Amino acid sequence: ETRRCAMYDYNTINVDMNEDIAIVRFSRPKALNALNHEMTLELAELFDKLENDPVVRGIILTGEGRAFMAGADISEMKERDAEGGREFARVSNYAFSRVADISKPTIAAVNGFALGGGLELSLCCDWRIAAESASFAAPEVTLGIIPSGGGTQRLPRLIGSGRAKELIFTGKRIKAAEAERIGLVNKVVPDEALMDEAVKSMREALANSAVALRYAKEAIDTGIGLSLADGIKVEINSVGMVFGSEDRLEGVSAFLEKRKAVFRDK
Ligand code: CO8
Repeated sequence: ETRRCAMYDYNTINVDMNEDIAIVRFSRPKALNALNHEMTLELAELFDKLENDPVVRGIILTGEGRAFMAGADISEMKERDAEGGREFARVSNYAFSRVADISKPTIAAVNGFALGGGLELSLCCDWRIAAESASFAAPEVTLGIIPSGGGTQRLPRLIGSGRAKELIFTGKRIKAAEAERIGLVNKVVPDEALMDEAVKSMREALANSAVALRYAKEAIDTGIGLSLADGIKVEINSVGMVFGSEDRLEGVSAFLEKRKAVFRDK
């Protein structure tokens, strides 16, 4: 069962709770959830709070209406000069990094347009599940700008530089099936099945030790920017940390005693 969470009261974002999963819904449907300055600040604050909310163990991001997010709000772009543009990218990246760096698992449930900043925000999630009718693009060059929410860095890391350059240089829109083919999304499901599938996928992860999930995420995200040798060192240290956890003792004991593990997140 999913309930609106009154604790998180924002103008541009709604939060529902499905037990221990927070469902973050972008909510400026008349503007196809375009990310304006207010939403950027609310997003950063929300993710700081979600990081520290002990009830929340996993987070699903989605959009209300026809879009996941149709990019940054273009109406706020006209008056910016070079300094203004730099400030825009700095604040955008600050907010997006709060999403990317949260220690809990995140899934983007892409329900419609994921364009520009919307595509970039989906890249800040651990993985992406798309509705059949979802579409993706990095149309910034058509506006004379370039991705400003980490897209020039995260997209090539995820799908390779050739595919990322094709999307970023052409600005073309691709459908969910094509996004799945090039590894941009993990799975495509019928529109009406999207949230159930995202919750199911998250629950599969959350059945496991939260400590293990946290260290696995940190090792992957830290290591991806390092050489393989340095990444392996990160992994070795992370393994040391999880071996010190109560969850590891419980998980290993439960297997040896042929019972189901009860993890306590310690
Ligand atoms: N900004 C502001 N308003 C928007 C945006 C947007 N990005 N996208 C849609 N809207 C508004 C429209 O202006 C329209 O408003 P109104 O009803 O008042 O005229 C309303 O949403 C509905 O849109 P349409 O009538 O255009 O609906 P269509 O179904 O005809 O078209 C599209 C849907 C194809 C999604 C179309 O709206 C479109 O092309 N939108 C712009 C998409 C785009 O170029 N996005 C990229 C923006 S640049 C960007 O994201 C830079 C990266 C920044 C990253 C950092 C994070 C901040």
